[in-house]
Amino acid sequence: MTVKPKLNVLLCAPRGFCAGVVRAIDAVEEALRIYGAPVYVRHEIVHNKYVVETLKSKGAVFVEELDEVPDTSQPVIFSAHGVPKSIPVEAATRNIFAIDATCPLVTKVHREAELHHKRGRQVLLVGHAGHPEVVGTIGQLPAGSIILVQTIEDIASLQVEDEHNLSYVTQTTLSVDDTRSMVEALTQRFPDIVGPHREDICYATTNRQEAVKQVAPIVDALIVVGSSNSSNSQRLKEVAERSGCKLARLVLRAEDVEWELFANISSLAITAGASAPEILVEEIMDAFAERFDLHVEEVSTANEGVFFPLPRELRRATV
Ligand code: 0CJ
Ligand code: F3S
Repeated sequence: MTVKPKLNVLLCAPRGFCAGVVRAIDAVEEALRIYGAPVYVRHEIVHNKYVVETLKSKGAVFVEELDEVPDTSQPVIFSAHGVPKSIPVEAATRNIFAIDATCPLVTKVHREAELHHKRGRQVLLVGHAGHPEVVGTIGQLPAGSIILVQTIEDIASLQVEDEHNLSYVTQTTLSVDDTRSMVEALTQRFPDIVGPHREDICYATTNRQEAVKQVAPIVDALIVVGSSNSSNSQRLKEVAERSGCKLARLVLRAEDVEWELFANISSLAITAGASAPEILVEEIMDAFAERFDLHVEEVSTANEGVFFPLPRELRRATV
């Protein structure tokens, strides 16, 4: 029998599902239970292929746009990332039974943007172009109202209507450190700019990044369990690299691990993005356990007791 090399595993906590993701997935499950299949979902309910495939196998049908949904009395669920205002309007025009699974912390940003606009302030949005959350937030205000700010370099050349009447909101899944620097740069250039107390980054994003910062400098490698299209998961990999971890990888499933890279490590940290289910963390741990003699320790940097009730349409219908 060959002796397996020893591997110390630091399991980050908190990791994985946040309250908004649990709520969004539960909404699809509950809609399937109450209304039967098919239940339509606009965009991946959360950015994780395993979650999407599992729901598909139960009768969920994923579409990117409402025009792919036939005329139906079955529900159509909007993903956790939020939608532009035009989408519920389009759904109502077509008499579609819409259920909004937008995370309440994204909705909070939508309302902030709306309030700034109502008070006559031009809104800057710190975020990444093309991400569905950013598309949704931009779509809360009339076309052309929001200016997207993607990098700190963008700030010097920003052309605004009135620098004394400005506000900002942010995407919820950004790098805490990058966003702090960007807010500082915005405040330096526009001292009167109005924004949230700190930024709009959510508790789950903040806590998962904090846990990674603690362990990344003391391990040989770090794995983030998550999808490559998941913004918050991508940020965790970035945070690990910036905190001095030489080998950080974003991995969806055990079959995606590049084993040759991990051959000579003696310590490994594992975390998971807010949309990655714990079963995939376990799958990857099991795959490591086949190759290494594991000693596992959990490193906890915060307690999360956050819970969001189901979307209103499902609360009423629950029997
Ligand atoms: O945008 C959100 C409300 C986060 C949803 C959960 O994570 P995920 O991976 O689906 O989405 P991000 O790409 O925004 O991190
Ligand atoms: Fe919401 Fe943050 Fe999760 S915005 S869906 S709690 S990653």
